[in-house]
Formats: sequence, C-alpha cells, structure tokens
Amino acid sequence: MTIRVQREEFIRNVNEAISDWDKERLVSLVMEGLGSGFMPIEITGQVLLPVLQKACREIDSHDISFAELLLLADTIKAALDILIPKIRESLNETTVKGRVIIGTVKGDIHELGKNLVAAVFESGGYRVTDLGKDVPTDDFIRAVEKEKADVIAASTLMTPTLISIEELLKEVRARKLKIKTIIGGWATSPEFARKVGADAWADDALDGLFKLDRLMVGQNHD
Ligand code: B12
Repeated sequence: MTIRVQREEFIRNVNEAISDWDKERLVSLVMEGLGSGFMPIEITGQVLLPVLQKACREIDSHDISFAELLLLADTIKAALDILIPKIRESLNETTVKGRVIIGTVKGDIHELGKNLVAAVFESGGYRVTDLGKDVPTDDFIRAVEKEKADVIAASTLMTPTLISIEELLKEVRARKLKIKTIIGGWATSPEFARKVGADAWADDALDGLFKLDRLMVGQNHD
C-alpha cells in the first residue's frame, strides 16, 4: 500500500469512527496511526480539526443538533487526550513558540469552542494553560504571572459576559503586564476587540492560530 493510500484510508477510518461516536475505535485508530508513523500534530491539525470545523459550521446552519455536537466533541476529546500530552512532550524550551493562558471569562460556562482553540494552539506549537470556564479576572492574572505567559486568550459566547472580557483587559493594562491578548467567541467581534483594546480577534480556532503566530512576531490587528 502506498503512503498516500494508507493516509487516505486512515483519514477515512478516523472520520467514520467520529461520525459513529465510537470512542473505542477512534482511540485504537489513533494508537495505530501513531505506531505507523503519523505525527500527533498531523492527526490533530489535518484530521480532527477539519471535522470539528465542519461541525461548527453545521451547528450554525442547524444541519446538526446541539446534542450531536456534544457527542462529537466528546468523541474527539478521547483522541485529544492521547495526542495533546504527546505534542507537549515533543515541545521543548527551544521549539515551543510561546506560552498561552486560555479560559472562558467570568459568568460564562460555554467551553467547547475554547477547548478546541486550546487544542489547536497546542497542536500549533504553543504551551497552553487552560483555566477552564467561568474564570475570574484575578485567576487569569495569577496564571500569567505564574506561567510567565506571552498571551492571554479569552473566550465568551454571551453578550452579558462581554463585560468580563472588558474587565480582564482593563486589569492587564492597569498592571502594565507585558502580554498580548486575543479574544474570540460568538458574542465577540473585531469591532468589540478594537473597542476594548484586545490585540487580536479570531473567528475560529484556525484563524486564532494564524493570528496568534502573527502576534508573536509583533503584528496586531489586520
Ligand atoms: C452548546 C451551547 C451551550 C451548552 C454549552 C456546553 C459546553 N460545555 O460548552 C450549554 C447547554 C451548557 C449552554 C448553556 C447556556 N447557553 Co448556550 N449555546 C450553545 C450553542 C448552541 C453552541 C456553542 C458551541 O459550543 N459551539 C461550537 C463551538 C465549537 O464553537 P464556538 O463556541 O463558536 O467556538 C468557535 C469560535 O467562536 C472561536 N472561539 C471561541 N472562543 C474563542 C476564544 C479565542 C481566544 C479565539 C481565538 C477563538 C474562539 O473558535 C471556536 C472554534 O472554532 C450556542 C449557539 C451558537 N451557535 O454558538 C448557544 C449560546 C452561546 N448560548 C446561549 C445562552 C443564552 C445560554 C444560556 C444562558 C442558556 C440558559 N438560559 O441557561 C446558558 C449559559 C449559562 C452561563 N452562565 O454560561 C446564547 C447566547 C446569547 C447571547 N447573546 O448572549 C447562544 C448564542 C444561543 C442563542 N442563539 O441564544 N449553551
């Protein structure tokens, strides 16, 4: 079997396991893939991520239900639980691109999108500390100091919690922290990001990685 055919078959099988919500098969396929030479970053970036991106579009167009999205995210998480630690191990002080603190801001418990962004940032070569959901401003600030982070990535999907993003960014400025900020999530927009002084805004996880890479070389908004 040529490498290309082997690769296509692997991608097809992984997609099938995900759409069947078959965690066990997915985990064994991922282990097999790793055993036959696939890189963890390849599997997350080129196989898992496109599936999630597609699901994000489908939920917006009501092609899949919310329950289906949760099952899909839960299935993919089983693969990420194996792959992310391996990606982490492969990054050392010289190859890591930067340190990111990520969380969903205070008052908001939506975390699927943020988890996806965290996984993509890890896959893209960043060391990510995920503070979870409903994270108070002080926790972000403490984590930045503890991890000597380069970037805060904050998520919110709700209009009422936009204020928490604003509060977080105000605190970053008040403390004169030398840190870049990137925000995203349903309730946010490029206009809002500019208004509250975030360094970057992204529409989805891949756009987020692209913007993060640009931030690290000193480029802010487009
Ligand atoms: C799933 C969901 C839930 C789940 C969350 C499960 C979980 N564990 O996360 C549950 C059922 C718990 C839930 C609860 C609520 N929800 Co809800 N929920 C949704 C729904 C349907 C999908 C969100 C989602 O997971 N999308 C899939 C992920 C993968 O995509 P994503 O989150 O958009 O993330 C992508 C991008 O936005 C971006 N991104 C996200 N964060 C970040 C961060 C950074 C740094 C970057 C760069 C990028 C980025 O990248 C991601 C991946 O590509 C949305 C509707 C929608 N279309 O978004 C409503 C929605 C967000 N919910 C809403 C509401 C109102 C609520 C509740 C208040 C309902 C209630 N009355 O109890 C509660 C919230 C309570 C609280 N205090 O937080 C509203 C918000 C409306 C508003 N204007 O404020 C929405 C928009 C539904 C609606 N149309 O009314 N919800």
